[in-house]
Amino acid sequence: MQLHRVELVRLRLPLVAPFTTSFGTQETRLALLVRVEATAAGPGGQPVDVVGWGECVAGEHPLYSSETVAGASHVLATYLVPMVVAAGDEALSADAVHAVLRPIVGHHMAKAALEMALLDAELRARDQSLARALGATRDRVPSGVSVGLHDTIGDMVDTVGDYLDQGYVRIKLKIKPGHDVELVRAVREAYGDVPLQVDANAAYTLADADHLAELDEFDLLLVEQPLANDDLWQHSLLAPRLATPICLDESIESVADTDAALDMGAASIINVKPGRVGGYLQARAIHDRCRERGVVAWVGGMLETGLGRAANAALAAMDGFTLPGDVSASSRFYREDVTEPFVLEDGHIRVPAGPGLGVEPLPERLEALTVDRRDVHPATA
Ligand code: OSB
Ligand code: MG
Repeated sequence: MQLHRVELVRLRLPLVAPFTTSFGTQETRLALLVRVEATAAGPGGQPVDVVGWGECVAGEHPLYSSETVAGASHVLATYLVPMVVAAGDEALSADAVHAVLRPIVGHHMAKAALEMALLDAELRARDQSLARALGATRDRVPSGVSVGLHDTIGDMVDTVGDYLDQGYVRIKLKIKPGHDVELVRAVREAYGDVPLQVDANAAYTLADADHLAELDEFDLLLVEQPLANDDLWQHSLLAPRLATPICLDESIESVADTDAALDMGAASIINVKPGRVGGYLQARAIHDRCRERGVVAWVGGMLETGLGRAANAALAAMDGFTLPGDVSASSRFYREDVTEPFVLEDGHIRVPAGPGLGVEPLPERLEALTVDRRDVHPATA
């Protein structure tokens, strides 16, 4: 593939309602997109000019992980884009990106965004969908929804009711100390045995083990990331004290982390987010490892626009993702997405079948939502 131009585009999208987790409240999303212009091989090997899009899921602030939009922009412009350009036209394939970028430590979300843009470009030229390229087998995926913390338990119960009415097949409740057991009890009492799980975003410590065990009576699918990101060992001490399975999110950044967590008994279920693990191809590798080991896995979400949502739906359509993902309708977060919206159909999201991501920014939406655009290759001053 020949890379002619790489641009970073920042969008600001208002959320339909504030989204609160144990690490803070968000009212808008600052999204960083990577747009590439390239010439790649067509189905018969002939050169085809294409545009590819990637989405970086880093937060505006370093609260979920250390990455941020500003940091990712800097790393993309200064290191990642120049490195793939220097790798040369021959070596430049989406498959090669992970190895080319290995000298740069961390910055998985920045790497994932660049890989995603190149993958989109490559697959568009080849006229193949991302789902097909990943080896996905389903044409629609069951849709779960992540419900943020609310001011009162009653508000949270009402919001859950709205989502159930819309057809979501699995509910995830955000929890934090002081907003946990009674919240889950109220949702269970209101809606019976709906598939239910909780996510603490690292808000507890091992000293809370007995308290977390009070969640066992609610027959939850899992408790996600109860302890700190780097508390793998502490999770392994917590797991035998809970009947509820532990799922790790923040702690898992690679196949090696996945193996370590499973070997240690720190988790029995894995949340796979492509940004967190350095791209869709690494996400596929973790999927494959979980399947080999007979471990349940599912696809997480990071408030993606329609671009990342399209790619997450394709990933979630792989066989080994056996629990519903946080792949909800665009309307869960956005009144106006940058692409045609993903809609809930009988509790499912349709997997795009078109080439690449199968969706693209609507020009007028893109323009209306754009904060700024910057050329990073060829670089301008
Ligand atoms: O922990 O899964 C998480 C959003 C931002 C950061 C972390 C998380 C989340 C979510 C939202 O739970 C999932 C979604 O995009 O639907
Ligand atoms: Mg999580």
